[in-house]
Amino acid sequence: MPAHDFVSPDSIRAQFSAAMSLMYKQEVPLYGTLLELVSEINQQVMAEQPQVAEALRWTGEIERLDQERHGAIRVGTAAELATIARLFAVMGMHPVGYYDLSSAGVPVHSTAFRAVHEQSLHISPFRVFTSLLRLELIDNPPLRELAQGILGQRQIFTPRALELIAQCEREGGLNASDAETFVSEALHTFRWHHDATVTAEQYQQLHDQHRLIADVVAFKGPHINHLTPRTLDIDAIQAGMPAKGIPPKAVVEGPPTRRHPILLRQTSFKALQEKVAFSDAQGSHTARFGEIEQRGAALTPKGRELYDRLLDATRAALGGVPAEANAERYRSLLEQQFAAFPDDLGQMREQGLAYFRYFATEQGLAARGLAGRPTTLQGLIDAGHVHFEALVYEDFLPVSAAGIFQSNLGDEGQAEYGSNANREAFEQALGLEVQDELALYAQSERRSLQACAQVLDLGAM
Ligand code: OOG
Ligand code: NI
Repeated sequence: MPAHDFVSPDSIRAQFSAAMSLMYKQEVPLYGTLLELVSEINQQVMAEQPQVAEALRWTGEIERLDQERHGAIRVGTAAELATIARLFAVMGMHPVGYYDLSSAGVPVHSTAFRAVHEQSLHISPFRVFTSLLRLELIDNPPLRELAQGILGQRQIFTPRALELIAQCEREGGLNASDAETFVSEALHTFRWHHDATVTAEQYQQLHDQHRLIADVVAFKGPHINHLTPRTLDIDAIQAGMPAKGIPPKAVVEGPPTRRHPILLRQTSFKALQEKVAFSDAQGSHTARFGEIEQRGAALTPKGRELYDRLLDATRAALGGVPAEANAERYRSLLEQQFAAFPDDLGQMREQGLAYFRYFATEQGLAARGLAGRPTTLQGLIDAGHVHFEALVYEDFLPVSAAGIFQSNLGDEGQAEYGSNANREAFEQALGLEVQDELALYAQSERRSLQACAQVLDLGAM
């Protein structure tokens, strides 16, 4: 098969993301309602705030917005994680970042599989937050053994999906018809299975240890537990959810409302109760939920440090976990603290708080070859020869992720695992190193500067 017959991994990912959305709409009808709400609000924001639409046009995000979503799965073993990594690689998705959630009482560690180059992200920004269960943190040897035994017997991939992954690795790609088969075979891994693999009593034992353990161990596969569209105004979504019959979690995770959003703000609604058939009885299980997010600027290490500091200070001032009863106070403390984070792109750039993308303007192009034109980046910006926009954050936030996990796992039986970050163990299970998201943003920023320098006939900027 000549290489030019291969479908690009970006296109396979776009197909897979669309197929996943369709499947989830059928499985969780409320997700469809949420998509409608998000689309209404996004239209409204673009109509009422032309500067937001303008910024999205510069970066090209306007073209990806309607298809933009992330999902989340939880796998049970190192072997499952390693094969998931190979499956995602077929679609050009690579592990980026390491998230330790054990310190927040969730016995998992995680990465995000996503495209890494801005051109690929433009075609499909689909990401999957993927968590590996850490049975080693569970201080209950018989239960640990039970869980290991059950997980060791399941196969979460179809035989055809495994063949196509191997074929893609061997030959360097998939043709259109194989890619189509791959998408439908891969989808099976993420489906909801009504039949559990355990007895009602085993389920109860796993559940009593931690609801998450039951969710990972008791089923045939790592069902997708949410699919999250991207909104341009999460406050409007949070306010609009109840009228659509969707009760949101108490607080929006992440930074406060800003003119220029940073990182990631997220809200979610409670898990569905779903009927399941245990091997010996009927029962129910809650795991799947809905989530919405608003994305903003990717922060540099300096910006991220400021973000973490202000968020910690907010939580310390609150003196507890944000919940229904203190939601309003949390919101106002968050706003007070974040007054220290400049809400102006120029200042954020000058202070080195965020990553940016640079674009040569018409004016800049027209000035090529003119004597005395500016040649420094700041000079070009001041003269209107170069325009900049913030680079969008493509990743996740550990404190937010913990809040999302918790709001959906219920507050009962919050476990304590201490802090057990172990990136090496995670990478060993994965069979790969996770990429550093900060390096990816820096590369993307650098490429945009180089492109500017080239079209403006300048040396390095
Ligand atoms: C993942 C929760 C984290 C996010 O958006 O931060 C997450 C899970 O519940 O499996 O999806
Ligand atoms: Ni999520």
